[in-house]
Parts: sequence; structure tokens; C-alpha cells
Amino acid sequence: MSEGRVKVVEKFPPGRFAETAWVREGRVYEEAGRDYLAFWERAAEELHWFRRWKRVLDRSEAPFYRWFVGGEINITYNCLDRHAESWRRNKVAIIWEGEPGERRVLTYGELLREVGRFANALRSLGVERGDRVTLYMGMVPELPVAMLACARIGAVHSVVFGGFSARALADRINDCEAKVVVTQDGAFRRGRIIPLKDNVDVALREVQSVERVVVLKRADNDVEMHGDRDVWWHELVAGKSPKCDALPVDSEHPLFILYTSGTTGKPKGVLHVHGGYNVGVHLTAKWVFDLKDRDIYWCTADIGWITGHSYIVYGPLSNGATVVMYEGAPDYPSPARWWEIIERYGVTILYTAPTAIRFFMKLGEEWIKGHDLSTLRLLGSVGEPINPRAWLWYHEVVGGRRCPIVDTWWQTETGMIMITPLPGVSTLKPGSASRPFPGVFAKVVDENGEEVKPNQGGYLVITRPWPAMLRTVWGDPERYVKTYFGTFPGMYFTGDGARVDEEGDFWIIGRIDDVINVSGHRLGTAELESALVSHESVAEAAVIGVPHEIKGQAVVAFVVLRDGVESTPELKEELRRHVAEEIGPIAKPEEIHFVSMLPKTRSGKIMRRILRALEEGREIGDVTTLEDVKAIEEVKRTEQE
Ligand code: 7RM
Repeated sequence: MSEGRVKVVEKFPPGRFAETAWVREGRVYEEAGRDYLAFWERAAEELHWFRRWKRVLDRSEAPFYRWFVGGEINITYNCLDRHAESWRRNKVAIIWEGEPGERRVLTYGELLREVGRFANALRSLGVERGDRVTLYMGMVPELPVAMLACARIGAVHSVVFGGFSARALADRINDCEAKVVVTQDGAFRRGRIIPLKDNVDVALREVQSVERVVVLKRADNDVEMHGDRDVWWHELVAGKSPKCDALPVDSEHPLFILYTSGTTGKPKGVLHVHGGYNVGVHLTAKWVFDLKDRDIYWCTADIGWITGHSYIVYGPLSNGATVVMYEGAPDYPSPARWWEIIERYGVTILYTAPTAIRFFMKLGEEWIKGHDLSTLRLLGSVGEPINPRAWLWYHEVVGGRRCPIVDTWWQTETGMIMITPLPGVSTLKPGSASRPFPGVFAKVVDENGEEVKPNQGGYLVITRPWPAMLRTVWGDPERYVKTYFGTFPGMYFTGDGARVDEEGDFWIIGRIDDVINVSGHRLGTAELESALVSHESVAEAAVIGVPHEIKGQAVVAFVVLRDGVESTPELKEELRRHVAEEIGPIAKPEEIHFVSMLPKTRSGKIMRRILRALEEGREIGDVTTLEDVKAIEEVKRTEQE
């Protein structure tokens, strides 16, 4: 987070998008700013309510805010019934492609019936309003079916990403005391089978609360079915009625718990509710992606993360959109898979993460060339700051220079996109997430909570409540208050650093705990990494701060070179010089290690903790969220050289 550095940036005005987009005028910002409760009230009116709310926002027990107080709703009515009762009955809701190549299509009418059947099945197992159900599955259509079935009867789902270990699964089941677990025999990933049911068996040895386990047959691998406890999905739903009315619930009724890692080892159970969450994801999905009925929308995230919850399932379905869902790895059986999918279904909107973009950048354009991507009209990015070089590559190679890129900043806790361009309004700057969504209020402050000057780095805070915000940390309301409202009184602290430029555009620097302080100068790891990857030889980079006698901290970089580039001492020197030129001499890495891959979480975030531990020669703690354990071995080896 360097202070006062202003770079000349290329700008991309909305162009033709401004002619047809849902939002074409910047006026919405002022309108929402004048009366943000009226703004969100208008948004809520786009949904079906069984009973209208009495008050938009109740602050009496802040920071435990309540939205649409007194209202009755069920998010699944808005995602299913509303469309099935309209001309959309036979419109495709989900186009699914399995990793081995199967294809399935579910219309809104069919999805409603599948959800009804499974909702009745859950009830037959004794699941009632308020009960927790853990879903430990891969990217199969039955996962959204199970989520919606829970929500339909007022049960609370907790999706645990299929890449998590039995240990991590047990902790999450125990924390929310789930009554039922839904899983599958195995999940396909890169041609192999991940034994999900076996993991459940191991996890449940340490769990008391679970009464029943539902097992979907997907990969046909051998599993052990435990007599009274386990039941096959297909046997359970056989003979169940497809009709199950959506249960009207209070606006503030819990919808789901999703675990996210915090600064301590214990993951936080982030709780979201039916009413405000529905309003928030509905409007952001519609406006940010400019979702129209003819779009084929593909978000490549896994449903095990918030991005999948909000922008594969609830947001798009609430809008009656057609959603593409892909089960497997992006490079299976070849790195052409994604581009084939886009061509096959005529995808018009693609929402993905910078780590994926850089992965394809590294592989080279030949996997993309030759595929017809001309249907694409909008691109999105989420998960981490997108470095300008990756932005420009995405824009040119994937988007053919036609498509705006919406760089969307948000969190598991915010539930919905918070800082983002509106594609028909915003002038895009590669690397900037643009401005707070209308009705959202963010600023950058110093240690005392005072707003900083333009281009000065500081802490990103949200100054007013928003409808899709988390309501608490499950079972630990004190942690909710302390983590999010304990740093700056009256403001939600995001944990991220940012700066706002002189035009009011936000530049997210990254997590505060990823800030390196060199001789009193604050440097964001993301900023340093962006500088490194702007060099033509570099594919990916991760930096950490290590203790330094004189400077306090020094910068150490781990660099993955582009294919065919040789790792020489001269190149190291050149990269150090390059960073000095990009940011300033203060940012020059003390050391650079060339590695062939970086340790990452399953959701693609670099695990600096691992790099730090390796650098300091410590043992590494829990690594169950690693995308590829091989990455650690690799780093270890180069460290020993
Ligand atoms: C949606 C999601 C949240 C953290 C957040 C940031 C980082 C996410 C962006 C971003 C820069 C972005 N939820 N982050 N999006 N940083 N630009 N567009 O990722 O809970 O898993 O992570 O991710 O640090 O605090 S999350």
C-alpha cells in the first residue's frame, strides 16, 4: 500500500453497452445516495413476498441489523415458483456438464419438481424448520436442488466444499450441529474420483448430531452404507411427491451458514437470511451482470464458496436466468475445456477469478484460439485483485476487446457484490473495482477511522448496513461484533486495505494481514505481486514479509516463470530492478525464489502462511485447503538448494 503513487491508467468507457443495459445512467448512484432505504425498498418490490414488511431497516440492536422487518418470504419461491408459473416454465434454468462429458438440462418447471421431491424427502427424514443440513458434494445439479429443498422447508443448509478433508468437515458439522448430511459416493476431479462418502464416514466418527446421511450415486465407486443411518438419494426420492409448497418464513429466518477462515484457526460460520439476502443478490446479479432473459450465464466458481451460493444459485435463479454449471477441472481433459463449453452453449456472460485467468495466460493462447467466443458480451472477475496485465489479457484474448470486465469486490460476509462497475455506466480502469454499488457506502480510513485523502492507502470500511450482510457468526455473536464492528465504531471493517483515486474509483490492495511494512512504508502483497507479474517473464508471483533487522520487514518473492523462460541469476536481478521501477526502490525484493507452482487454497487464494513458514523453516500447520500439496514440496525443495 504505497502512499501517493499515481499511475497513468488506460480507461475503457462503456461504449455500446450503455445503449441497452439495465442501468444506463449514473443517476442511480445519486438517487440511492439520497435515500438508500427507499432504494432498497424498491429493490425488494421486485420480489414476491407472502407478507409485506413493515419497516425496511431496524437498527435498534445494532450491529445486529434487521431488514424488511415483519415481512414473510421464501427465497425459493422467488427462484422457482415465480418462473415456473410464468412463460419461463419451460425455459432452461440449469445447463450442466459433467467432467466425463455427460450433459443435463433442467427447466424451471423441472427444477421446481426436483426441489419439491427432495424437500419432501428431507421432511420424511425428520428435517424441520430451523434444522441444519450439511451438504458435502461436488458440482452436480443435485447440490442446488438440495440447497433449494432445505430453504423451501425453512431448514438451514451448510455447504462444505468437496475439497475439504474429513477433519475440516467434522469441525463444520459439529459447529452447526447438523441433523442430516447429504453427500455423494464420489466426485470427479481431473479424471480421478474424490471419495466424498468415505470422508463423511471418517468425519462422523467424531460427530454426535447427525442422524441420517443421504448418498447420491454419481461416480459409482464402492461405498459402505451404514444400516439405519445411510440412504441412497434415488431410493429416498422414489415415490415422493414433486409438490411441496414453499414455507413462508420471516425475512430474518436463517437461510444458510457458510464457513470461512478467519485470523484464528477456528472457521467462522457466516449466517445469511432469506429476505435481505434475496434482495441483495437479486439486484446485484441483475445490474452488475446486466442479466437478460436471453443470456447464457456461466460462473466458474464452486458452489462450496459464497460466489457459487450467490452467483450460481440464488442471484441468477431469482432473475430467471439460464445458468451453466460445470463439474470438473478447467484443464480436463485438455486446457481447451472452458473454451469448448463457451462455444457449445453460446455463453454470453463469464464470471471467473484472476487465478484462473493467469493460469490460462501461462498456458498460452493456442488453447483459446480456434474456439468461437463471439457470443460473450460481458466478463467478470472476483476473489482477489486482478492485476492490470491479466485484466488486459482477459479483455483482449477472451473478450475480443468487445466485453466490459466487471471487477467485483465482495466477501462471504457481505453476501452480495459491494464494489463493482456497472457495465452500462462505469468507465473501467484495469485493476480498479470501480465504485460501491448504488445503496452501498464504503470508504477508506486511517487507524483513527478518519477518511484518508485521495490515493492514500488505508482500511476499507462499509459505513452503513446493507440488506445481504451477514447477521452473525453462528453460535458466537461476540465474535461477530468484535471481528466486524470492533475496530472502527459504527462501521463494518472488511479486513482489506484500499485506496480511492481522485475520481472516486476504489483500488483494493488486499487483506490487511497481507501488508508488508518495509522501513515504515506500507506495501501491499497484491501490489508487489502485480508489479512482478507485469514483467513479461513472470506467470505468477507471491510475496511475503520476513523479519529484517533494519527495515522491520523485508520482501521475499516466490516467482513462477512463464513456460520456456530460463531461471538465471541475471533474471533475478532484472526482476528486482523491475519492481523498483514499478513501485519504488523500497519495494525491491530482498530475495527471489523461482518455483514451479504456488501453494493455494481450493478457492485460488495464495497461502502466504505456508510460504512464510517455509521461509522461516517452521513446520506447516493445517493444509487441508491446499489446491495442490505438491506445491509445498516444490517450495521446500528449492528452499534446500
Ligand atoms: C467473493 C469472495 C473475500 C476477500 C476480500 C478480498 C478478496 C474478493 C476481490 C478481492 C480485490 C476483488 N469472498 N477479494 N474479490 N480483492 N478485488 N474484486 O472472494 O470471502 O472468499 O474472500 O477476497 O481480500 O476480503 S471471500
